[in-house]
Amino acid sequence: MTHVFSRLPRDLPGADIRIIGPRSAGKTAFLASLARWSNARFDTPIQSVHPFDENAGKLVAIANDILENGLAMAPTRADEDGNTLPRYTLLIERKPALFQKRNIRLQVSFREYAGEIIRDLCGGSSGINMRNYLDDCAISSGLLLLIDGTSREDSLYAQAFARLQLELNERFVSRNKSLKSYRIATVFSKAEQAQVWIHRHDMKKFVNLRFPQTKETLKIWSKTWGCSVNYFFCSSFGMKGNPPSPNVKVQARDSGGTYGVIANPSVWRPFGLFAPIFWLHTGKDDRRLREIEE
Ligand SMILES: Nc1nc2c(ncn2[C@@H]2O[C@H](COP(=O)(O)OP(=O)(O)O)[C@@H](O)[C@H]2O)c(=O)[nH]1
Ligand SMILES: [Mg+2]
Repeated sequence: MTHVFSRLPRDLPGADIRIIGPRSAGKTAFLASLARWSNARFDTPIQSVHPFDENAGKLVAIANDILENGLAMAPTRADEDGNTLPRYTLLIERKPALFQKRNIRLQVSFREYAGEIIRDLCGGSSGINMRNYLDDCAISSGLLLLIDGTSREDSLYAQAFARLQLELNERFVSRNKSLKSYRIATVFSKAEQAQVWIHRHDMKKFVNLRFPQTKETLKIWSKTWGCSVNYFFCSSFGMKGNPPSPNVKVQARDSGGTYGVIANPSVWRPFGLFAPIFWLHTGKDDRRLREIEE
């Protein structure tokens, strides 16, 4: 019996993450692909992903019905007041790291904010209740900023995140929450697109070229708080074939980024989704979770 028990996964304390990014950054696709986690490689460090609540079950349904049928996703409703936004909870189990015997299990909840918040942080007024969003954000355990890697709106994001820092600062200080221990994962989505893919091994160069102002804002943020900021690439749709090409039927492009649907659902294999989540939770940058298959 001891033998059996010793193999039970070790539970990490729960995580509660907020995903913030402009409209169409791929936030819903990120969550749906995570929940669906299709065609995993046999040697992936991840053991399993299970929906933990009803909302997460809906994500799987979104993934199945919408992505696999090649339909585009409906935008996240913008009229939400921020209090009633759904929380999606997943149970993620990962295989033992080197020299460890047991799997590790993480129960992680997410809330995805309407993309309108980015413009509102820059002085817009889309009608969302930004105060509610920000109050909710201030109780999260970590922040995942999701940016379409193909977008060209660096200065907008820089401005929005600078304001976000000020707003959260106020709330954290009044709650006596530690600023130092906070982590911000900045994730560039749609990294299967050529203009991001060519930089996949050189994040620094990519950020300096495409998002210098955002980088500067986040540098100031991390200095001011003494907190950690880290950068990641991901793709909810991934690559297909050999030689690999983006598994995406692109429908439109503009300065906001790339819009499209999955090209071949049967070989759908996202990449880069787990690395920011585990980093946000543990502060450890796991190279294996960052690996991009070519
Ligand atoms: N190329 C590409 N397109 C994506 C990816 N993820 C989402 N999209 C597309 O980006 C658009 C917006 O996605 P969605 O998840 O609704 O964005 P949200 O508004 O941030 O929730 C849709 O056209 C998606 O099909 C991805 O990994 N690669
Ligand atoms: Mg959405």
